[in-house]
Amino acid sequence: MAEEATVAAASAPPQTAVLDDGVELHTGEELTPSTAREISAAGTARVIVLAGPSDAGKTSLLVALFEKFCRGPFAGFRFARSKTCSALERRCHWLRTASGRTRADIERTKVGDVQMLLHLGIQRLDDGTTTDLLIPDIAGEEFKGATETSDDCRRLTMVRRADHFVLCLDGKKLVDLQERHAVIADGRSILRAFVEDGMLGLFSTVTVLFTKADLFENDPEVERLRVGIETDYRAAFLGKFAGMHFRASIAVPLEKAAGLEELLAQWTAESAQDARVPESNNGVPAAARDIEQFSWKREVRL
Ligand SMILES: Nc1nc2c(ncn2[C@@H]2O[C@H](COP(=O)(O)OP(=O)(O)OP(=O)(O)O)[C@@H](O)[C@H]2O)c(=O)[nH]1
Ligand SMILES: [Mg+2]
Repeated sequence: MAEEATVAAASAPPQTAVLDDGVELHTGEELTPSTAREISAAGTARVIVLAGPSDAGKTSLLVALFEKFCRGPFAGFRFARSKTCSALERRCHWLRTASGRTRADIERTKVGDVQMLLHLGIQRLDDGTTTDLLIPDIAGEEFKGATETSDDCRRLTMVRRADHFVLCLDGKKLVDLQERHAVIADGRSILRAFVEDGMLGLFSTVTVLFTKADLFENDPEVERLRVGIETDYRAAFLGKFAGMHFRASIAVPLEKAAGLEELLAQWTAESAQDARVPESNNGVPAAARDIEQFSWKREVRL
Protein backbone atom coordinates (compact mmCIF):
# COMPACT_ATOMS: atom_id res chain seq x y z
CA MET A 1 0.00 0.00 0.00
CA ALA A 2 1.26 3.49 -0.80
CA GLU A 3 2.40 5.22 2.39
CA GLU A 4 1.08 8.61 1.33
CA ALA A 5 -2.57 9.16 0.49
CA THR A 6 -2.90 10.63 -2.98
CA VAL A 7 -4.87 13.83 -3.39
CA ALA A 8 -7.31 13.20 -6.22
CA ALA A 9 -8.94 15.66 -8.51
CA ALA A 10 -12.42 16.32 -7.12
CA SER A 11 -14.07 15.85 -10.53
CA ALA A 12 -15.94 12.59 -11.00
CA PRO A 13 -15.18 10.22 -13.91
CA PRO A 14 -17.77 10.29 -16.73
CA GLN A 15 -20.67 7.92 -16.09
CA THR A 16 -21.82 7.60 -19.66
CA ALA A 17 -20.09 7.38 -23.02
CA VAL A 18 -21.87 8.22 -26.29
CA LEU A 19 -21.07 5.96 -29.26
CA ASP A 20 -20.80 7.24 -32.86
CA ASP A 21 -24.40 6.14 -33.53
CA GLY A 22 -25.63 8.17 -30.54
CA VAL A 23 -26.21 5.21 -28.21
CA GLU A 24 -25.42 6.09 -24.60
CA LEU A 25 -23.58 3.49 -22.52
CA HIS A 26 -22.75 3.35 -18.82
CA THR A 27 -19.03 3.40 -18.16
CA GLY A 28 -19.54 1.64 -14.84
CA GLU A 29 -17.63 4.33 -12.98
CA GLU A 30 -18.66 5.82 -9.63
CA LEU A 31 -21.95 7.70 -9.38
CA THR A 32 -22.25 11.23 -8.03
CA PRO A 33 -25.07 12.52 -5.79
CA SER A 34 -26.64 13.89 -8.96
CA THR A 35 -26.47 10.68 -11.02
CA ALA A 36 -27.41 8.55 -8.01
CA ARG A 37 -30.44 10.70 -7.19
CA GLU A 38 -32.92 8.49 -9.02
CA ILE A 39 -31.72 5.42 -7.16
CA SER A 40 -31.32 7.09 -3.75
CA ALA A 41 -34.83 8.55 -3.75
CA ALA A 42 -36.48 5.15 -4.24
CA GLY A 43 -38.02 3.48 -1.22
CA THR A 44 -35.75 0.46 -1.50
CA ALA A 45 -32.46 2.39 -1.62
CA ARG A 46 -30.07 2.31 1.31
CA VAL A 47 -27.10 4.64 1.68
CA ILE A 48 -24.40 3.00 3.75
CA VAL A 49 -21.52 5.19 4.95
CA LEU A 50 -18.45 3.22 6.00
CA ALA A 51 -16.63 5.57 8.35
CA GLY A 52 -13.43 5.41 10.34
CA PRO A 53 -9.74 6.24 10.28
CA SER A 54 -7.32 5.19 7.57
CA ASP A 55 -6.61 1.45 7.42
CA ALA A 56 -9.68 0.57 9.50
CA GLY A 57 -10.84 -1.81 6.74
CA LYS A 58 -13.66 0.21 5.13
CA THR A 59 -12.85 -0.50 1.48
CA SER A 60 -12.01 -4.14 2.23
CA LEU A 61 -15.50 -4.61 3.65
CA LEU A 62 -17.09 -3.16 0.53
CA VAL A 63 -14.90 -5.32 -1.71
CA ALA A 64 -15.64 -8.49 0.30
CA LEU A 65 -19.35 -7.88 -0.07
CA PHE A 66 -19.13 -7.37 -3.83
CA GLU A 67 -16.86 -10.41 -4.21
CA LYS A 68 -19.33 -12.59 -2.32
CA PHE A 69 -22.05 -11.67 -4.81
CA CYS A 70 -19.70 -12.24 -7.76
CA ARG A 71 -19.41 -15.84 -6.59
CA GLY A 72 -23.17 -16.51 -6.36
CA PRO A 73 -26.12 -15.99 -4.02
CA PHE A 74 -25.14 -14.88 -0.54
CA ALA A 75 -26.97 -14.40 2.75
CA GLY A 76 -30.39 -14.92 1.14
CA PHE A 77 -29.75 -12.47 -1.74
CA ARG A 78 -28.44 -12.62 -5.28
CA PHE A 79 -26.66 -9.94 -7.31
CA ALA A 80 -29.27 -7.94 -9.26
CA ARG A 81 -27.51 -4.96 -10.84
CA SER A 82 -24.78 -2.37 -10.51
CA LYS A 83 -24.23 0.91 -12.30
CA THR A 84 -20.66 1.01 -11.01
CA CYS A 85 -19.27 -2.38 -12.05
CA SER A 86 -15.95 -0.99 -13.32
CA ALA A 87 -15.36 1.00 -10.15
CA LEU A 88 -16.14 -2.05 -7.99
CA GLU A 89 -14.01 -4.37 -10.14
CA ARG A 90 -11.07 -1.98 -9.86
CA ARG A 91 -11.26 -2.17 -6.08
CA CYS A 92 -11.42 -5.98 -6.21
CA HIS A 93 -8.37 -6.28 -8.42
CA TRP A 94 -5.82 -6.07 -5.62
CA LEU A 95 -7.46 -8.68 -3.46
CA ARG A 96 -7.95 -11.09 -6.37
CA THR A 97 -4.30 -10.93 -7.36
CA ALA A 98 -3.00 -11.07 -3.82
CA SER A 99 -2.46 -14.85 -3.68
CA GLY A 100 1.11 -14.65 -4.97
CA ARG A 101 2.09 -12.01 -2.46
CA THR A 102 2.98 -12.28 1.19
CA ARG A 103 0.25 -9.84 2.14
CA ALA A 104 -3.23 -9.37 0.69
CA ASP A 105 -3.50 -5.67 0.15
CA ILE A 106 -5.79 -3.12 -1.32
CA GLU A 107 -5.21 0.34 -2.65
CA ARG A 108 -5.75 3.14 -0.16
CA THR A 109 -8.82 5.26 -0.92
CA LYS A 110 -7.94 8.62 -2.42
CA VAL A 111 -8.54 11.81 -0.49
CA GLY A 112 -11.04 14.08 -2.25
CA ASP A 113 -13.39 11.37 -3.54
CA VAL A 114 -16.07 12.18 -0.98
CA GLN A 115 -18.92 12.65 -3.45
CA MET A 116 -18.52 9.37 -5.32
CA LEU A 117 -20.80 6.42 -4.74
CA LEU A 118 -20.64 2.73 -5.51
CA HIS A 119 -23.83 0.89 -6.36
CA LEU A 120 -24.77 -2.70 -5.57
CA GLY A 121 -28.34 -3.86 -6.23
CA ILE A 122 -29.29 -7.15 -4.56
CA GLN A 123 -32.43 -9.24 -4.80
CA ARG A 124 -33.99 -11.37 -2.06
CA LEU A 125 -34.11 -15.06 -3.00
CA ASP A 126 -37.42 -15.61 -1.18
CA ASP A 127 -39.71 -12.83 -2.43
CA GLY A 128 -37.71 -11.23 -5.26
CA THR A 129 -37.62 -7.71 -3.76
CA THR A 130 -34.59 -5.63 -4.68
CA THR A 131 -32.53 -3.29 -2.50
CA ASP A 132 -30.09 -0.80 -4.00
CA LEU A 133 -27.10 -0.23 -1.75
CA LEU A 134 -25.27 3.05 -2.39
CA ILE A 135 -21.92 3.07 -0.63
CA PRO A 136 -19.47 5.97 -0.86
CA ASP A 137 -15.83 4.86 -0.53
CA ILE A 138 -14.44 7.66 1.62
CA ALA A 139 -10.79 7.92 2.74
CA GLY A 140 -9.97 7.77 6.45
CA GLU A 141 -8.27 11.17 6.24
CA GLU A 142 -11.64 12.73 5.45
CA PHE A 143 -13.07 11.47 8.74
CA LYS A 144 -10.04 12.79 10.60
CA GLY A 145 -10.67 16.17 8.94
CA ALA A 146 -14.31 16.00 10.04
CA THR A 147 -13.21 15.83 13.68
CA GLU A 148 -11.03 18.90 13.21
CA THR A 149 -13.27 21.43 11.46
CA SER A 150 -17.02 21.83 10.98
CA ASP A 151 -16.45 22.70 7.32
CA ASP A 152 -14.78 19.34 6.69
CA CYS A 153 -17.52 17.59 8.63
CA ARG A 154 -20.40 19.21 6.70
CA ARG A 155 -18.63 18.50 3.41
CA LEU A 156 -19.39 14.80 3.97
CA THR A 157 -23.03 15.33 2.98
CA MET A 158 -23.59 11.60 2.43
CA VAL A 159 -23.57 11.17 6.20
CA ARG A 160 -26.82 13.12 6.57
CA ARG A 161 -28.52 10.84 4.04
CA ALA A 162 -26.98 7.64 5.47
CA ASP A 163 -29.50 4.96 6.36
CA HIS A 164 -26.62 3.27 8.14
CA PHE A 165 -23.49 4.92 9.46
CA VAL A 166 -20.93 2.20 10.11
CA LEU A 167 -18.06 3.33 12.30
CA CYS A 168 -15.19 0.92 11.68
CA LEU A 169 -12.82 0.41 14.61
CA ASP A 170 -9.58 -1.28 13.56
CA GLY A 171 -9.40 -4.69 15.28
CA LYS A 172 -5.67 -4.92 14.59
CA LYS A 173 -5.08 -1.78 16.64
CA LEU A 174 -7.45 -2.88 19.41
CA VAL A 175 -5.16 -5.85 20.04
CA ASP A 176 -2.21 -3.47 20.40
CA LEU A 177 -1.88 -2.09 23.95
CA GLN A 178 -0.16 1.07 22.67
CA GLU A 179 -2.74 1.86 20.00
CA ARG A 180 -6.09 0.77 21.45
CA HIS A 181 -6.84 3.92 23.44
CA ALA A 182 -6.37 6.15 20.40
CA VAL A 183 -8.71 3.91 18.36
CA ILE A 184 -11.44 4.19 20.99
CA ALA A 185 -11.00 7.96 21.41
CA ASP A 186 -10.83 8.63 17.63
CA GLY A 187 -14.03 6.65 17.05
CA ARG A 188 -15.81 8.60 19.76
CA SER A 189 -14.55 11.90 18.28
CA ILE A 190 -15.91 11.00 14.83
CA LEU A 191 -19.39 10.27 16.21
CA ARG A 192 -19.34 13.39 18.38
CA ALA A 193 -18.29 15.64 15.48
CA PHE A 194 -21.13 14.42 13.24
CA VAL A 195 -23.69 14.71 16.05
CA GLU A 196 -22.59 18.25 16.92
CA ASP A 197 -22.84 19.35 13.28
CA GLY A 198 -26.30 17.80 12.85
CA MET A 199 -25.07 15.24 10.31
CA LEU A 200 -26.11 12.32 12.52
CA GLY A 201 -29.27 12.33 14.61
CA LEU A 202 -32.51 10.54 15.28
CA PHE A 203 -32.74 9.82 11.55
CA SER A 204 -29.49 7.79 11.72
CA THR A 205 -28.77 4.19 12.62
CA VAL A 206 -25.20 3.76 13.81
CA THR A 207 -23.24 0.53 13.83
CA VAL A 208 -19.90 0.33 15.60
CA LEU A 209 -18.05 -2.37 13.70
CA PHE A 210 -14.99 -4.09 15.11
CA THR A 211 -13.14 -4.98 11.90
CA LYS A 212 -10.40 -7.61 11.35
CA ALA A 213 -11.99 -9.92 13.92
CA ASP A 214 -9.68 -12.71 12.72
CA LEU A 215 -6.95 -10.93 14.69
CA PHE A 216 -8.78 -10.94 18.03
CA GLU A 217 -11.01 -14.03 17.83
CA ASN A 218 -10.97 -15.94 21.12
CA ASP A 219 -8.97 -13.22 22.87
CA PRO A 220 -10.78 -12.74 26.22
CA GLU A 221 -9.02 -9.46 26.88
CA VAL A 222 -10.30 -7.92 23.63
CA GLU A 223 -13.75 -9.37 24.39
CA ARG A 224 -13.77 -7.46 27.69
CA LEU A 225 -12.52 -4.36 25.90
CA ARG A 226 -15.38 -4.59 23.38
CA VAL A 227 -17.94 -4.79 26.17
CA GLY A 228 -16.32 -1.72 27.79
CA ILE A 229 -16.40 0.21 24.49
CA GLU A 230 -20.08 -0.60 24.01
CA THR A 231 -20.96 0.58 27.51
CA ASP A 232 -18.90 3.75 27.06
CA TYR A 233 -20.32 4.65 23.61
CA ARG A 234 -23.92 3.86 24.60
CA ALA A 235 -23.62 6.20 27.58
CA ALA A 236 -21.94 8.94 25.52
CA PHE A 237 -24.59 8.86 22.74
CA LEU A 238 -27.71 7.90 24.67
CA GLY A 239 -30.83 9.11 22.83
CA LYS A 240 -28.85 10.64 19.95
CA PHE A 241 -29.59 8.06 17.21
CA ALA A 242 -32.53 5.97 16.00
CA GLY A 243 -30.50 2.89 16.86
CA MET A 244 -27.01 1.81 17.86
CA HIS A 245 -25.55 -1.63 17.13
CA PHE A 246 -22.23 -3.26 17.89
CA ARG A 247 -20.88 -5.93 15.55
CA ALA A 248 -17.66 -7.57 14.35
CA SER A 249 -16.49 -8.52 10.85
CA ILE A 250 -13.78 -10.25 8.87
CA ALA A 251 -13.28 -9.11 5.25
CA VAL A 252 -9.80 -10.47 4.46
CA PRO A 253 -9.15 -13.15 3.41
CA LEU A 254 -12.49 -13.63 1.68
CA GLU A 255 -12.57 -17.34 2.59
CA LYS A 256 -12.73 -16.33 6.27
CA ALA A 257 -15.22 -13.49 5.75
CA ALA A 258 -17.66 -13.17 8.66
CA GLY A 259 -20.28 -10.78 9.94
CA LEU A 260 -21.39 -9.69 6.46
CA GLU A 261 -24.70 -11.58 6.58
CA GLU A 262 -25.76 -9.73 9.74
CA LEU A 263 -24.80 -6.39 8.22
CA LEU A 264 -26.81 -7.11 5.06
CA ALA A 265 -29.87 -8.16 7.08
CA GLN A 266 -29.67 -4.90 9.01
CA TRP A 267 -29.04 -2.71 5.95
CA THR A 268 -31.96 -4.13 4.00
CA ALA A 269 -34.46 -3.81 6.86
CA GLU A 270 -36.50 -0.66 7.58
CA SER A 271 -34.63 2.60 7.91
CA ALA A 272 -35.18 5.66 10.09
CA GLN A 273 -34.58 7.73 6.92
CA ASP A 274 -37.83 6.37 5.42
CA ALA A 275 -39.89 8.57 7.75
CA ARG A 276 -37.74 11.69 7.31
CA VAL A 277 -39.68 14.20 5.24
CA PRO A 278 -38.20 17.60 4.37
CA GLU A 279 -40.52 20.43 5.42
CA SER A 280 -40.99 22.63 2.32
CA ASN A 281 -37.55 24.14 1.75
CA ASN A 282 -36.68 24.22 5.42
CA GLY A 283 -32.93 24.61 5.74
CA VAL A 284 -32.31 23.97 2.05
CA PRO A 285 -31.42 26.95 -0.12
CA ALA A 286 -33.98 27.70 -2.84
CA ALA A 287 -31.46 26.83 -5.53
CA ALA A 288 -30.62 23.53 -3.87
CA ARG A 289 -27.72 21.84 -5.50
CA ASP A 290 -27.86 18.12 -6.22
CA ILE A 291 -25.71 17.40 -3.24
CA GLU A 292 -28.22 19.09 -0.91
CA GLN A 293 -31.09 17.29 -2.58
CA PHE A 294 -29.20 14.05 -2.04
CA SER A 295 -29.17 14.67 1.74
CA TRP A 296 -32.88 13.88 1.74
CA LYS A 297 -34.40 10.60 0.74
CA ARG A 298 -37.54 12.31 -0.54
CA GLU A 299 -37.55 15.13 -3.04
CA VAL A 300 -37.18 18.56 -1.45
CA ARG A 301 -40.12 20.81 -2.45
CA LEU A 302 -38.69 24.15 -3.56
N1 LIG B 1 -6.45 -9.46 8.94
C1 LIG B 1 -7.34 -8.66 8.35
N2 LIG B 1 -6.90 -7.60 7.64
C2 LIG B 1 -7.82 -6.80 7.05
C3 LIG B 1 -9.22 -7.06 7.17
N3 LIG B 1 -9.89 -6.08 6.50
C4 LIG B 1 -8.95 -5.27 5.99
N4 LIG B 1 -7.70 -5.69 6.31
C5 LIG B 1 -6.42 -5.05 5.91
O1 LIG B 1 -6.38 -3.74 6.45
C6 LIG B 1 -5.68 -2.86 5.57
C7 LIG B 1 -6.48 -1.63 5.31
O2 LIG B 1 -7.68 -1.95 4.66
P1 LIG B 1 -8.53 -0.90 3.80
O3 LIG B 1 -9.80 -1.59 3.47
O4 LIG B 1 -7.73 -0.35 2.68
O5 LIG B 1 -8.77 0.26 4.87
P2 LIG B 1 -9.54 1.64 4.66
O6 LIG B 1 -10.29 1.87 5.92
O7 LIG B 1 -10.34 1.62 3.41
O8 LIG B 1 -8.34 2.67 4.57
P3 LIG B 1 -8.34 4.13 3.82
O9 LIG B 1 -8.81 3.92 2.42
O10 LIG B 1 -6.91 4.57 3.90
O11 LIG B 1 -9.23 5.02 4.61
C8 LIG B 1 -5.39 -3.68 4.30
O12 LIG B 1 -4.03 -4.12 4.38
C9 LIG B 1 -6.33 -4.87 4.40
O13 LIG B 1 -5.83 -6.03 3.77
C10 LIG B 1 -9.65 -8.22 7.91
O14 LIG B 1 -10.83 -8.54 8.05
N5 LIG B 1 -8.66 -8.96 8.48
MG1 LIG C 1 -10.34 2.76 1.71
